[in-house]
Amino acid sequence: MGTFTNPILPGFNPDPSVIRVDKDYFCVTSTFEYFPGAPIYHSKDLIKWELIGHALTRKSQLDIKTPEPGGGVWATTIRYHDGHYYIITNSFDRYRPQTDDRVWPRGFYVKTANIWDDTTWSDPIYFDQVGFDHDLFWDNDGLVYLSSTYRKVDRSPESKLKDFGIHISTLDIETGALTSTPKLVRESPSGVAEGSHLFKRNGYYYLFTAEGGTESGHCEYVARSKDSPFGPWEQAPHNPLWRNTTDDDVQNTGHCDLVEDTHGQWWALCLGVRPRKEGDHWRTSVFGRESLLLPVRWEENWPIFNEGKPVTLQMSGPNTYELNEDKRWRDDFTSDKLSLGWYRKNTPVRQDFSLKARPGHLTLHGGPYTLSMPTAPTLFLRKQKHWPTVWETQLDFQPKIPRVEAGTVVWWNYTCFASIGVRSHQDAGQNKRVVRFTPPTNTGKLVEQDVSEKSEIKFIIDCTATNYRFGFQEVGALDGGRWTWLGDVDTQVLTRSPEIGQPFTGMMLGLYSFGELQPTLTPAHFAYAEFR
Ligand code: 6LW
Repeated sequence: MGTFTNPILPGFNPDPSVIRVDKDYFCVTSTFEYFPGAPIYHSKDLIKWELIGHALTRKSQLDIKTPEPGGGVWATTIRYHDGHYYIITNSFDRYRPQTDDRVWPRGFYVKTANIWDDTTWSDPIYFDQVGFDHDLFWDNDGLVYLSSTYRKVDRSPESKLKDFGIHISTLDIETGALTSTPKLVRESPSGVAEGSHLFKRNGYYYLFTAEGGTESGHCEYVARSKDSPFGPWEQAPHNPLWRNTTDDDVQNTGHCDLVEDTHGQWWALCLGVRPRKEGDHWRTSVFGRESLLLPVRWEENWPIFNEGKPVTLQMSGPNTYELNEDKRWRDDFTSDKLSLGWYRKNTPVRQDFSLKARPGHLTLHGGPYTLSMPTAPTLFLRKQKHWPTVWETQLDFQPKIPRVEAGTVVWWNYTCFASIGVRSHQDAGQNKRVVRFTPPTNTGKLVEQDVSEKSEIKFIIDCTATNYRFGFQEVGALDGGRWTWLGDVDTQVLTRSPEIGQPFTGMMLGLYSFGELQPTLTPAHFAYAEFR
């Protein structure tokens, strides 16, 4: 027995799906409106995970245009069969009116024989089952089952709209064609059954479902069947399998996937949030939904999750250990390829950056879309995984016209972010540079301070458990590297729900350049970015 610390995938990483192939574990999480989609993490022991690539790296696989916050790629499932890895998902453009059958996205899967090489993932194979949270299951007889979540559309006057339920069909894995009509196999008393995964073990089929919605009612159920994935299903007597409450350090847990380790021990990965207690209320977690690990054992052919106890930040389990990882991270932009872990909002539509324009720099050519527009901005984001942390970058930006800007941002979504950047004003025919702090919309005033005409600017964002503070300094200034602080924002203000869309993602920090309905024309050169 050892102890380990949750989350094992800190930062915005919901809906974990996991497999083991020989001695290697692979996990995929949801990316929503960000690109590339479907990050793949690798581990040898389920504790230490490393991002090795993404399944959705091309426009032909994923074309996210103007999504609402929380749109784009929802829960992915990863599976391995006969030498191939499969990742199945869907991408939402507009998902609000769930009563409307026209908004359902088209599901698809991609496959590869070489999970280590991003470029080998196939183009999408689309299938004809609506919904989200898709899962693939290969039965021993070769039949492939597809399970998905959706709600029936019933426009009859007497209809009370049916709940989100799990629907299962069979499909031809080569073409994506369905070979049976989807059958509803699970409706939850809570109104929502989703995030299904099918397994077979010891002569039983198991259907795992996330129920109660992804917030405080979230929990995990299991049912089993001797006959077939179409049922009949018998619900476990000990459902829900465990429950975290609004008194726990970890909350909203559920949406599991299971894996058997190399020692024969079973584990589940689930999502959860870690809000912060202040007096008698909880401060929303900046990290959004993260991935956690919990042990599973079998008793009379039923899975027992963590002995039925809540998932915690400190856990114990066989062959586990405390990971002492360096939490610092830095990119000097010295490689000719963008390093892993940078995300764009939406699928980028044109080449608006370069790592070669000025060697050792990320150069952005800002387009005419500001950060508050649903279209793809020139914006490069990293997930915030820890606090306290300090984010720092250094920028060389010499704008020649007003209404263009480059800088750094704390990003929740396009309706909620705060930034600090360089702009220029025309003052009596003179080009005057300023640093501007922009608080989230409708929460405070812009703050500006003059800077000299040519200097490079260092920006810093001090991230604590309760607040983000925005500062800068001019490189080479005579004050010897003193930070000037222009503003700060409470984490509660930055984690507010988007006015449209869903609060499914987590905080990111980023580099940007934009013009207000006009391109910047001058490049923004970033020398480095770091968390420390
Ligand atoms: C996920 C679904 C859910 O696909 O949240 O509320 C979605 N339910 O299970 C996004 O993670």
